[in-house]
Amino acid sequence: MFSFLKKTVVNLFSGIKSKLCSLFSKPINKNSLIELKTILLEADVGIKLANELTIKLEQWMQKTSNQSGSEARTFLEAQLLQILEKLPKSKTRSPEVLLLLGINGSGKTTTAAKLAHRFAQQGKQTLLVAADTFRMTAVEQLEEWAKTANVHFHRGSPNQDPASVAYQGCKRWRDENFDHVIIDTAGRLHTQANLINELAKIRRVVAKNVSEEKICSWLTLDSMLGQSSFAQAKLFGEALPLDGLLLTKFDGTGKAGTVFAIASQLKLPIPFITHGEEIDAIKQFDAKQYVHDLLYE
Ligand SMILES: Nc1nc2c(ncn2[C@@H]2O[C@H](COP(=O)(O)OP(=O)(O)O)[C@@H](O)[C@H]2O)c(=O)[nH]1
Ligand SMILES: [Mg+2]
Repeated sequence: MFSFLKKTVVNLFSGIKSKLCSLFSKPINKNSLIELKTILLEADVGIKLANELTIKLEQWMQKTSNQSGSEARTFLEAQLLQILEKLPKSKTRSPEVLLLLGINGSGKTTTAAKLAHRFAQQGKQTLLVAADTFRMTAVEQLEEWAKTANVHFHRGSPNQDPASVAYQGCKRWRDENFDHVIIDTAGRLHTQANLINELAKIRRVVAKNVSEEKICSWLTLDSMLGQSSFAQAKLFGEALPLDGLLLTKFDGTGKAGTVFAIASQLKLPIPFITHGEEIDAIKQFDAKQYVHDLLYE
């Protein structure tokens, strides 16, 4: 168990962690500041934040005349934590009715399965719903995952209105007493406007039959895309209220800094991050743990 956890942590941060550990293993000076900025930029923290953090560390060095690597690391830890602690808390990590949104390839379907599996392991009855009815392969992919996760599955007929499939899913959730229903949606339609309209309609139809506090819309963002995910979040956020971000593909990306950039710009909760293609490659996002794992062996 311990070795599995260790492996996960190493995978999450690959290059950046070893660079930071090496940087802080010795006394720091002006050159260390340049090195720190380079590491932060490589990790996709973004230019603004990389500058801010480096300047703060420089001011701290001047004010305290401190060159201790380990104390500099403690200072940086506090700064990074401060950024993440500005994130709002997720209203829940186990929504009863969950809409999963995101562009194609961002990891919606895989993450839907991971969450279903997670809920099932907690003894909760879960229904996976394929609302991407225009792509048969998308429906089949989710059905396969439902088998792997050993959870129930609902599909509509080909080309059925996705909002009506979502409605049926919610009806089954209520009538058959499921604890959770997870609705996998389309990531691309012929036009952006179509997609936005469709997602907004799904949310409206669901909200007609389910009270607001039971519904969550979570957006999957591919962490490998770094900064370009902001535009996606904005696009989806215009369609419907977003309740959280699921950051995917944290294994081997080296883009661990995206989380800080997102926290300082998007102000949305991050309930989970995912780190692999296996069904259990998902973990709760915990700010303190994340910063600690990033900076310490
Ligand atoms: N390495 C890695 N691959 C992932 C992760 N999540 C999803 N994928 C892969 O990303 C690709 C797209 O995922 P999919 O769930 O189909 O995305 P969707 O189009 O948004 O539904 C698939 O090949 C998945 O196996 C992850 O956390 N790590
Ligand atoms: Mg999909």
